[in-house]
Amino acid sequence: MDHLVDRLLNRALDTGRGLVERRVRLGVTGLAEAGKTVFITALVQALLHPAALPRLSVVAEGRLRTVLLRPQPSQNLPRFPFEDCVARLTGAFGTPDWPESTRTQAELRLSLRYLPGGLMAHLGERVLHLDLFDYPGEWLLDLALLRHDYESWSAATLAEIRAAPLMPEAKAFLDHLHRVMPDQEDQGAEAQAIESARLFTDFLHARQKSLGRSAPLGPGRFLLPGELEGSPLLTFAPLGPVGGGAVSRGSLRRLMNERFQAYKDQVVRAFHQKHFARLDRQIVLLDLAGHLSQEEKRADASAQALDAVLAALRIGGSSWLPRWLSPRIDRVLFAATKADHLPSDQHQALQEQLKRKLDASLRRTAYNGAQLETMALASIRATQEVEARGEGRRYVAGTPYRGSEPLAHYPGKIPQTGRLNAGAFRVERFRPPDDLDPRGPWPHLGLDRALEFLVGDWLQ
Ligand SMILES: Nc1nc2c(ncn2[C@@H]2O[C@H](COP(=O)(O)OP(=O)(O)OP(=O)(O)O)[C@@H](O)[C@H]2O)c(=O)[nH]1
Ligand SMILES: [Mg+2]
Repeated sequence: MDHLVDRLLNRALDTGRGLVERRVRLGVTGLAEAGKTVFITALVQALLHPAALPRLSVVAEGRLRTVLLRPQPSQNLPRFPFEDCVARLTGAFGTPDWPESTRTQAELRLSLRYLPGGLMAHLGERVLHLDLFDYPGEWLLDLALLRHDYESWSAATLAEIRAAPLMPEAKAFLDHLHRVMPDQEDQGAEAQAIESARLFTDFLHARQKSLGRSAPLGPGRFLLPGELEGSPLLTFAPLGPVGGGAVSRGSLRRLMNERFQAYKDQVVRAFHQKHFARLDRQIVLLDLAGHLSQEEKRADASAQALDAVLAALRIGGSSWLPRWLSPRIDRVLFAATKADHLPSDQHQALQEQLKRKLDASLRRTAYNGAQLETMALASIRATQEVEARGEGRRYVAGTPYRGSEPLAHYPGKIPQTGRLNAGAFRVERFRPPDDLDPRGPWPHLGLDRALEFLVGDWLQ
């Protein structure tokens, strides 16, 4: 019977007859390892097996009829590898494992057939196409470049390099800057630009290695080039201030200046015009628990990511954003992922921490516009909770990623207010559960609440 319904829906969608169709484009982003791929996989699996979404009103009210994966709408974007991710997670290739890290954007379309709620029910069933668009948060951070010209970007970037603890790659790059004569006519400007960019990129990689993959560093494509690997668009680097004399036409500075402008136009503006400005809703994933457990080591990656997202959302009114870039996003969910790394009595504190960071970011960026919400969630719940007798402490238990014996771990306590004591908090990475059914619902924390905020109103 189900097959028949699916076939009929497929046919109706193919011919476009007889059903009211609408589409909503949901952006999923976050810095490296924030949990984007696991989130999308779990979300799609949950919608295909909605029994595990009791707090999504279209499910709770029994109005969701069929959910289907459909051919994606864009011909020029990679498809999100949903089936591969499910296969890995459910152990089709051996021991269940998390999906591989991804380096680029991807898209997937799910079509939901549902009955509208309340008075609209008599209008009959409708279809909502939910287009999921997964992209690296690093590309969003690049929007800040639009505020800069080449000279101001160079000055800011060099100041950052000099302020960071000196590493050999930084020294190699700064030494190289001392050797070049950037303002003079130079036949070898192109080769010098390539060499400068190489040393600058080496530095960015080394810094990322020391801070962790989720450190917000840029320009984003220098670290995650995607299809731009080896492109001339990535052959620029910062230079010191202009010397006393005039800058020649054939100089390294002119060349780098042009490349910087081209990066802004052809990479940053193009990405936002083609993708960001077309989103209706956005979820920003943050591995806040992971960041908190390493706060001593790295810059506050979550805070920088929040600022960048709010800057990206700043609608038309801001003077440095051209009007065509105005996003139409009207709801943004900031979600602290991997909440199953903490016992449930700490989820509230995790969300409070996120909310405090968002409030601080709102003050810094003076943003107001889209409706913003914070939440703590686990796309896939990989741990159980245990309480030590007599201790009153709750632990999370699971199989650690680098081990085979189950373990109960106490991560430390996240305070509701105030700062975390250094070294007082550490999360453990666990394996995915070993009994995920490829054809059934998976355990999660809060996916239904997240979906309700993100698309619940579209399913009314
Ligand atoms: N316990 C638990 N771990 C998770 C969950 N989501 C993600 N993880 C862990 O976080 C890691 C990164 O998750 P991904 O979904 O690959 O993150 P991503 O943002 O797609 O990362 P990149 O593609 O590398 O940028 C996984 O390998 C898991 O170890 C979750 O819901 N629960
Ligand atoms: Mg990924």
